[in-house]
This record gives sequence, structure tokens and C-alpha cells, in this order.
Amino acid sequence: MEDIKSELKYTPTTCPYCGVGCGLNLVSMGNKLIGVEPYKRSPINEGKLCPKGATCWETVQKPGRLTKPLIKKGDKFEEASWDEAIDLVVKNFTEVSKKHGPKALGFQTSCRTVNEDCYALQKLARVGFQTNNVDNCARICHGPSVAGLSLSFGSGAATNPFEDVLNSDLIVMWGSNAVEAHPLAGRRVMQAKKKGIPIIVVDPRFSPTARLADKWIRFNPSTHIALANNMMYYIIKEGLEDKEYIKERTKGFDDLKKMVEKYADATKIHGVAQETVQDIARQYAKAKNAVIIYCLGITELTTGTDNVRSMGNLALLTGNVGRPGVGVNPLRGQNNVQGACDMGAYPNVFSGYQAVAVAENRAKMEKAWGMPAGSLPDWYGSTLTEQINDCGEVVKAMYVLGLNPVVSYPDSNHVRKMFDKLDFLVIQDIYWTESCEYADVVLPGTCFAEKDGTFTSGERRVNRVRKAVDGPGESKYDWEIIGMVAKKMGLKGFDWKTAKDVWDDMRSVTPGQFGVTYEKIEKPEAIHWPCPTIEHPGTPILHIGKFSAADGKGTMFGIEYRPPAEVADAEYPFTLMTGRIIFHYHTRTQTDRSPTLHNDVPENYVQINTLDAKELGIKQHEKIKVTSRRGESIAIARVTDDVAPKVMYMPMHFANGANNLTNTALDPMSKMPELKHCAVKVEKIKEA
Ligand SMILES: Nc1nc2c(c(=O)[nH]1)N[C@H]1C(S)=C(S)[C@@H](COP(=O)(O)OP(=O)(O)OC[C@H]3O[C@@H](n4cnc5c(=O)[nH]c(N)nc54)[C@H](O)[C@@H]3O)O[C@H]1N2
Ligand SMILES: Nc1nc2c(c(=O)[nH]1)N[C@H]1C(S)=C(S)[C@@H](COP(=O)(O)OP(=O)(O)OC[C@H]3O[C@@H](n4cnc5c(=O)[nH]c(N)nc54)[C@H](O)[C@@H]3O)O[C@H]1N2
Ligand code: SF4
Ligand SMILES: [Mo]
Repeated sequence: MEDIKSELKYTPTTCPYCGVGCGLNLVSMGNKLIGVEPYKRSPINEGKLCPKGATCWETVQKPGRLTKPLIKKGDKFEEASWDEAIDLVVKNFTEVSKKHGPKALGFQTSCRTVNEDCYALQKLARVGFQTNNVDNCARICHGPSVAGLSLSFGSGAATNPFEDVLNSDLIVMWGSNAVEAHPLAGRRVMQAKKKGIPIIVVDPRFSPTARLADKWIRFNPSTHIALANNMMYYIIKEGLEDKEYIKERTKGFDDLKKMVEKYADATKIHGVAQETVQDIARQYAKAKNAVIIYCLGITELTTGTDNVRSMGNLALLTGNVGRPGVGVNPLRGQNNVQGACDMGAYPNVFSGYQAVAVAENRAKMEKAWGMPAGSLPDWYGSTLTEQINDCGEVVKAMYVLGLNPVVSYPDSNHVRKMFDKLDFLVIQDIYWTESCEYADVVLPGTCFAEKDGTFTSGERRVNRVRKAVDGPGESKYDWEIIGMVAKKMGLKGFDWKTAKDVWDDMRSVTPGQFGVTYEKIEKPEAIHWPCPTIEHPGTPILHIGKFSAADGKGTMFGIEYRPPAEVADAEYPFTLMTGRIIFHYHTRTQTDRSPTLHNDVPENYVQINTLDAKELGIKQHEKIKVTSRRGESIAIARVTDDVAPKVMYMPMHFANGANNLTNTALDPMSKMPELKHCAVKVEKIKEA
């Protein structure tokens, strides 16, 4: 027994799934992972984990891992040496760039992998190919938060830490199913409830989070702006706005006031009775400290940025930003979605949101990266979604690091068709995915358990990721692979030896994170950026006293309601919403390899209302066909009143599932596709 214990190694690290960023210990014996142990010193989760965190070790050393570079020859993939694979990547990217220029290349960065990998890929795009066509998965997640909160508050990040909800007097959860999607942030909300803090959940669906609420507000899908405007109409009518705060700290009140007058009674749009709207408006405005927590119910629509600004409006109108217990907090999705954006894997900014359009920023980067003056591009690069739509015509070669677009992007048939049009596609993943089939080269990276680095959580906390075991076969660190491409091209500034070297490279050009050293984040509470100097303690709460905008003010906007791009009609009479379930993570490349998680939900399903099911003769758990203008999907019917009549809900996790149906229409400001709203019809499957 003693012997076994002495061989066990505990590696404190950060959960690889959601943006809460829980701390955990990976337990290994030699090079084998054998479990997860609570990490009680982590202030985020205090030793507790959700089903995904607790099983994360089960998903690492499983069959199907990529162990060698693969090159497509004819329609077959063959194992190749690293030399051969990297040569081919360099040859094709260089040729395309020479022939068609920097806009013919696309770089797409994962939000699952460490900051160091994200920084490395955007550096390769910019230094090696002078292109800003580099983006990350935030585009189809919280892109509208970055755009909307920047406009409202001057910074696109969450305003307050998770545990701060305990300092609030009212919690409004709007379009967030935190109990399933961010369970350990959900735990803080449950703790707040135990303290007697009231909770309002605004969601068209009776979600597991809605079950926690004191008040659940069901409204018509995707009518957020109408509902928020209607609330603000009452707040102003009853003089409940924070006049002092509006005067001192904000601008735009008159525009807002004029606009919301048109929403004196918007029940026809949002479906909520006026007494209820009035009641929650009063409750929100009168609370001493009220916090709004929101998520993808708000962002993944063609009105995403305006929905986010509407949340900003509510908070500014009532003086609820800039102190403990208040704020507007997007629950950031992936483990490192905050970080991927911070690292400059974004088409218009370098790391730390330094705009590429500003000549001094480019000059500074050119100097730091050893490039000729005037060589970095100043144009706004192509976004993730635009790169896909431009495949063939404009974009000829693409580098996809840790994303599974065939399953996770809208309209899977469209994605497949566009990938087919590329001259050259590189996919760098840890497992063989549905997207790999469309690649010319597949490169084996390493996952969280096999490398050092950092993930930045949704509260801007830079957490350490520590290596517990070696990656399989000939797999390499993702930043190391990117460095190999750069070095083969003869580029300087890519000879990092460790993850820390990459991090220090990033710090040296990023004023807001200069003070976040590996030494300082050794402690479990880590550091929240901004942290500009080595002595600086970090910044858990933003906007105290002054907003981050140039004039220091928060801005309110008059925003008009717009319906979704595709609404139900006679031919496609149902509204389909999509989202998550607690047991699976995105495209299931990892969670489906945990027997526990797989067994809980092995197959695609769809929620349909009892009345609709009755009308169509659909029985509980019967397989049905759901069809949109773009494709079809087979799913098990879950007949329930959790969704309203004519509204359905399908998890996003399954191949040939929700995204066979979804719409590619984009939010004009953030280029977010409408992943959460499309029109479908339902049919029984005829028995043979
Ligand atoms: N278990 C698990 N947890 C995860 C993830 C995962 O894959 N699995 N992914 C992580 C990531 S990347 C993210 S971004 C977060 C997402 O976290 P959430 O956004 O909380 O999760 P979702 O289930 O996508 O969507 C939340 C709710 O939006 C609703 N909704 C609310 N309002 C509207 C509306 O007006 N229209 C429509 N159509 N829907 C609305 C749905 O009913 C749903 O309950 O979760 C993170 N955590
Ligand atoms: N209809 C619908 N569609 C949606 C959503 C929705 O709510 N509805 N949500 C959207 C949202 S919010 C998001 S964030 C996206 C997620 O979309 P994706 O990011 O495409 O989904 P993941 O399954 O997380 O894919 C990440 C890939 O990275 C790989 N990977 C994990 N770790 C590493 C690593 O360390 N290195 C490398 N090289 N690879 C790694 C995994 O194996 C996996 O193949 O989906 C979006 N799609
Ligand atoms: S809440 Fe998120 S970070 Fe925490 S254990 Fe669950 S998936 Fe991991
Ligand atoms: Mo996400």
C-alpha cells in the first residue's frame, strides 16, 4: 500500500472544460493517469467538481488519439514523419500566400488549448504571412460580448468575479443555464439563494437553472431587446433610474429614453404579461445591488451585440456597474475563450487588445518581433465565420487548431462544402474528428494533461495548467508544432524551449499582462488581469470609479428590436433552440470517451411540447426527423412542457444533429451566426 502511494503523483492544474476554471489535481502513476483528486486550495471551486471536471482524466489516454502526423494521399491518410508534414505545410502556405496574397490564408485558433498556443498561432499568422485573418472560437460564442460590452463599458470582459454574486441583493440570470453549463458558478448562485438573495431567471425554456429561480420569466425566444426596453420603459416612467449615476458616469440617456417609449407595451413581441414586466423592472431597479449574469441565450443570435448592449443599458440606467455585488457578467464558455481573445488571436487586435489599426502598435510589434518597419497589416482580418464562407473564392488555405467545425459551426453541409473548396487544410487536434476528413495534413497536438501553460478563466483569472504525463506517440506541444513551421520558414523569434518562454514573449509586448508572471500564478488564487507591473496585485473588479472607455463614461444606446433572421412559418412551423447538457462538452471528442458521461446521454434528442407531440402522434422517446431549409437530423423525442408549444430544444453536441439544421445568417456587428434560432418541421419516421 505504502509503495503504491509513494508512486502516486498529484499535479495541481486547471479543468479543461468550461470558463469557470476550477482547480483540480490530476493523479498519475508513472506515465498513466489514474484519477482526479479535489484541489481544496482553489478559491474558485474549493475542491468541488462537476461531472465533466471529475471525469476529465478518463478522456485523455483513450483509443483514437492522434500519435503521428498524417498526410492525405489520394483519399487515404498515411502516417508521415514530422519533417515531411511540416515541409508540406510550409510549401503550401508559402505558395498560396505568394500567389494570392495574405488574405488567401485563414488561421482559426482553439479556445480549448493554452494561451501559449493561441499566442503562437497568431504570431505565426502575422509574422510569417502578414495576415490578420486570425480568429478564435469566441466568434461563435461570446464575440457579441466582446463587441457589446466594449461599446457599453469600454472593455469586453466580465465586470466582477463569480463569487461576488454573494454580495448582491438580486441575481438576474438571462439566457444562461449555469446549473448545467457552468456548474461551479451555478454553485455560487445556489449559495446566494441559501443566503436569501432572490433569483430571477429569464429563459424561454424551463431549464435546470430556471428550476432554481424564485421567479422564472418565460418569454418568446430571441425577443430580449423588446423585453429589456419594456422593462426600462417602466423604470424611467416610475422615476426609478439612478439619476446621480447617469449624470456622473454615463452618456446616451436621452437616446435610450426616446427609444424605450416605443416599448410601453411590447407583450405582442415578447409574450410576457405587462404586470410581470413591471414587477421585474421594479425589483431590478429597486435592489441596492443587482447583478446580471448572462450567456449564449443572449449572444448566439443575429441581434447578439444589441442584446448584450441591452444588458449594459439596464445596468447603467440603474447604476449597477462598478462595485461589489453588481455588474454585467457574461459566463465565458470555453476554458480559455477569454485567453484566446487576450492573446490577440483576433482579426483586429494584437495581444491585450492593442488595435492593429493604430500605427504605433504595429511599429512596436514590428520592432519586438524583428520585422521590417511597415510590414504588419493594418486591415481588419476575416473572422472565423467569414473565412468559412469565403473558402475557395478568397481563402485558399486554412490552419485549424483545436476546433471541430463540421460539428460545431452552423449548417454542417455548408461547412463540408466549403472545406472541399480549399486548396489546403491543416487540422491540429488531439483526436481524429469529423473535420479531419477534409484535411490535407493532420497534426497530433497534446492536451491539457500533457503540457504546461495557462488558461484564462471567465473572470480574467490566469490559471496555471501543469503537465502530469507525456503525450502519446510522436505528439508534440501545440506551440512547439507552430514553432517548427515558423523555423522551417526561416523566421526568428520562435525558438521557445518551454511554455514559459512563449508566455514571457507575450508578456513583453502586452502591457495589461506584463505583471502576470509564472512565479506569481504559482499560488492557487492566481492573478486577474489587468496587471501591468511586477508589483501589481491584479484587478478582480473592473470599472470602479471610471469606465475603461477613453472618456471614462459608460454608454447607453437606444436599441430597436429586430426579429431573428429566420422565423417559423407555414412550411417550417417550429422554432428550434439549441444548447448544452451537463454531461457533454461540445462535439464530444473528449466527453464521449468517458464511459460515465457517454452512458448518461449516448444519443441525440430533442425536446418537444406535449401538445405538439399529441397533435403529431409522437410518443415519448420515439425517433423523429427534424428538418430545416438546410438539412435534417434524427433525434429521440423528449416530450415535455419545459418548452412552449411550437418551440423545440436540441443539444448542440451530436454530429448530424443541431448544426445540420442551423442558419449561417450573421449578426452584422460581431459576425455571430444565429446558432440558437431557426425554423424547422417535424415528422414521424415511417416504419419500414
Ligand atoms: N456541460 C457543458 N458545459 C459547458 C459547455 C458544454 O459544451 N457542455 N460549453 C461551454 C461553453 S463554450 C459555453 S459558451 C457555455 C454556454 O453556456 P449557456 O449559454 O448557459 O448554455 P446553452 O445551453 O448554450 O444556452 C443557455 C440557454 O439559452 C437559452 N435561451 C435563453 N434565451 C434564449 C432565446 O431568446 N433564444 C434562444 N434560442 N435560446 C435562448 C436556452 O434555453 C438555454 O437554456 O457553456 C460552457 N459549459
Ligand atoms: N447549434 C449550436 N452550435 C454551437 C453552439 C450552440 O450553442 N449551438 N455553441 C457554440 C460555442 S459557444 C462554441 S464555444 C463552439 C465550440 O466548438 P469547438 O471548439 O469546435 O468544439 P470542441 O468540441 O470544444 O472542439 C475543440 C477541438 O479541440 C480539440 N482539443 C481539445 N484540447 C486540445 C488541445 O490542447 N490541443 C489541440 N490541438 N486540440 C485540442 C478537441 O479534440 C476538439 O476536436 O460550438 C459552437 N456551436
Ligand atoms: S464547472 Fe467548469 S471548470 Fe468547473 S469542473 Fe465543471 S467543467 Fe470544469
Ligand atoms: Mo462557447
